[in-house]
Amino acid sequence: MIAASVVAVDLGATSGRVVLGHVDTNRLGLDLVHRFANTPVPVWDGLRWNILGLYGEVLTGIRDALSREPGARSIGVDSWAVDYALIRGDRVLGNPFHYRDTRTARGVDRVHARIPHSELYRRNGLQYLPFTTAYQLATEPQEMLGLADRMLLIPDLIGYWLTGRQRAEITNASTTGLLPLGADEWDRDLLERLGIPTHLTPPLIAPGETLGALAGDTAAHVGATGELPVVAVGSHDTASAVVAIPMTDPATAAYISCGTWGLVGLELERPVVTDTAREAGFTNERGVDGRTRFLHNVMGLWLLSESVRQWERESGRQVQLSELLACAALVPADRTAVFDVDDPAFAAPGDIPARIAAWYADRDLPAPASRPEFVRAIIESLADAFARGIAAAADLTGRTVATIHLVGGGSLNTLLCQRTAGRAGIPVIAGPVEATALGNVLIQARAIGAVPADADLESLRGLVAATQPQRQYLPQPQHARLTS
Ligand code: LRH
Repeated sequence: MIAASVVAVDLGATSGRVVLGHVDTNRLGLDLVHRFANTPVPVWDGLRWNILGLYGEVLTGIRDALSREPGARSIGVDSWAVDYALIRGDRVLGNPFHYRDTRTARGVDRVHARIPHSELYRRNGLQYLPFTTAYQLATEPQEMLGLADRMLLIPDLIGYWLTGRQRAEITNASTTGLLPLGADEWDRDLLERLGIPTHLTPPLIAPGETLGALAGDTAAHVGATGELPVVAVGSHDTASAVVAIPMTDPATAAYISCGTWGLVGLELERPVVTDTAREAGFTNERGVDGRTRFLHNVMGLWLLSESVRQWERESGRQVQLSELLACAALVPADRTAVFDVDDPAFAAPGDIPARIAAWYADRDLPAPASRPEFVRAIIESLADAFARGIAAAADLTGRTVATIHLVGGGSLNTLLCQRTAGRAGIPVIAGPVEATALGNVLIQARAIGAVPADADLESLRGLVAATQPQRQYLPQPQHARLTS
């Protein structure tokens, strides 16, 4: 049997990629076709995404993918969550804001003045994050909300530009805060109470459904020869990543989807919205096939990449993270006090090392004194936050965690994987690195019949486990030599 090929577009907050996935019941492979930076742009009124530039890169990637594999059967798009564009007719009303733009604080105050987070949590199950779409919408001037006839989340906007069809894919829609727990329709009452026109919310679409065919001119531009469907996948990147986590026993497995963010938690059949879960900062995001992602957002590799960017700005030279990590591995862990990676001081772009130093100084603690020491402090602090997140998830759900799956870019970071296993006292299985793209590919494959239409997530994950490289890290005492 010849494997079917599909095109997966995966937009992360720091880079995007277009890959070709090749899949049948026994095989699953990826070819990276096009990778590009995603660089936000500071404008006088805030930090914005260069959305048309990103779309141009998506088209280049699809064109390259189709020239390599003219028989590709479908396209799927996922991206980071929460951000959106307002649309009037077919026009985008300005470049979307970046969720790290500080204007969201105003929105939080406005929303909480009407509805406290405790009530929101009972309705939508979301941990408090200042950039949740509902808070962002609360910062929009009334004239903008009056002018717009639609709000499209980022992957839905890309899907609209590809097909001309406006829909809201449900996993990502759940990150807006405007979808009630367990219901497949928008929370009209909440929208009205927040003064958000209900017509802004598009009809929902579920992963596996077809959004539409690539529109004529676009199809010609990318060199598509026949009709090419755009299939809805778990368009929230974390939803796609969790599809491809090779959990063989979900009842005892936890995961960390580690890219820009470290998303730390469990997959559940049903949401948990107790006061203790809310106070511990646990979210209930909608997963593919109706599963719940019960997780906490930890700051993630953002701290490392933003520190590297700062050091490059300071020195005017490229900084090799791999070299810094090798030196950081030699810094004794017991010389490094951990800092609170979730401190809001680290959320906005800028001089992260200076902010870390200030964090220690404010508490009369010795700050790291060299770049390797900063890197080691970040790794130890992330590993500590990951371990605490897993322990809290287990506590809140009464589960026993026997394995931690760490997927995404962080799975290549040996030091981080080793220290997470060490601090959690639980084995870490690292990989696949491209879990998000794989999850995107798998849901397309199921939709087009390359794997059985009734394949559940467990069998899709079985295919990942059987085909993708993984590496195990056993807990070791702090002073033990780190494996390379
Ligand atoms: C990861 C992610 C995460 C959200 C954040 C905005 O890329 O989608 O799940 O909380 O970005």
